[in-house]
Amino acid sequence: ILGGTSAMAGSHPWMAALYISDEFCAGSLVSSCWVVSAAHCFLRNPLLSTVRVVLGQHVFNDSSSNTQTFGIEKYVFYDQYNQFSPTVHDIALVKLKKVNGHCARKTKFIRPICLPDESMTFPDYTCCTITGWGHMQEKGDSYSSLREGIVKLIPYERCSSPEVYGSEVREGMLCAGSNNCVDACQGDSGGPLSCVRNEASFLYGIISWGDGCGRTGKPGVYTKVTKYVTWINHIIRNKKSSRK
Ligand code: 4AZ
Repeated sequence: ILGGTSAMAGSHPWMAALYISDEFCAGSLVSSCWVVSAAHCFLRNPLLSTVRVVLGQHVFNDSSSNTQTFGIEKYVFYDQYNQFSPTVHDIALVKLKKVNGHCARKTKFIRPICLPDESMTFPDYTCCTITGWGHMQEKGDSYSSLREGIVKLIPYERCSSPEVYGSEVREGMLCAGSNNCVDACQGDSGGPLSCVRNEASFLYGIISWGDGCGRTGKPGVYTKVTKYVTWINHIIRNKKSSRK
């Protein structure tokens, strides 16, 4: 995260750290066994055995008495995800492998974020929060302890105008940025853009892509979760269709 500030330990208890082979991404815990992240983090089809998910983490690559670590059972791409257009439908679901019969245990430091329903909208210019362990500058080279920053939702028409991203921005994406340089950057991918309603945080976007980090006129682009929430609920609940 560029700009922004250091998060307080436990203030974003749904944050998941995903160590994927040699890569790093973030994700959001949405139920005890499921994390939502970005599909492009799994672009190279990593072996399941090379993926570790750490919940309750504050400092990058650090486990503590507050962390819970999991291997994964599977990851699921959206059906229409095409690895040749990795920014489109950039969402993946990651199923944690149970340890002694259960996945995440709720603590002061670990709990899921609310999923929106498909009709939920936040108005343009709403202030929402991004969090992550990613680079603090576009040319950064190290990960940080957890940071947070506030960005405003940007009108779709503006983000998809030729001066910003033109047709690279599609229906299932949303843009958010700030005048004072708060933005996501490398290593923040897959993590949440969360917006608050009725004192609850909702997973409204997934950190996906952008032209550099914090560049003037080039906001961050996020997967629009409401567009995928029917699919998420279908996979997570795994009811009807696959049960005999
Ligand atoms: C990345 O490389 C990345 N400024 C994520 C978000 C943004 C840029 C790069 C948005 O993971």
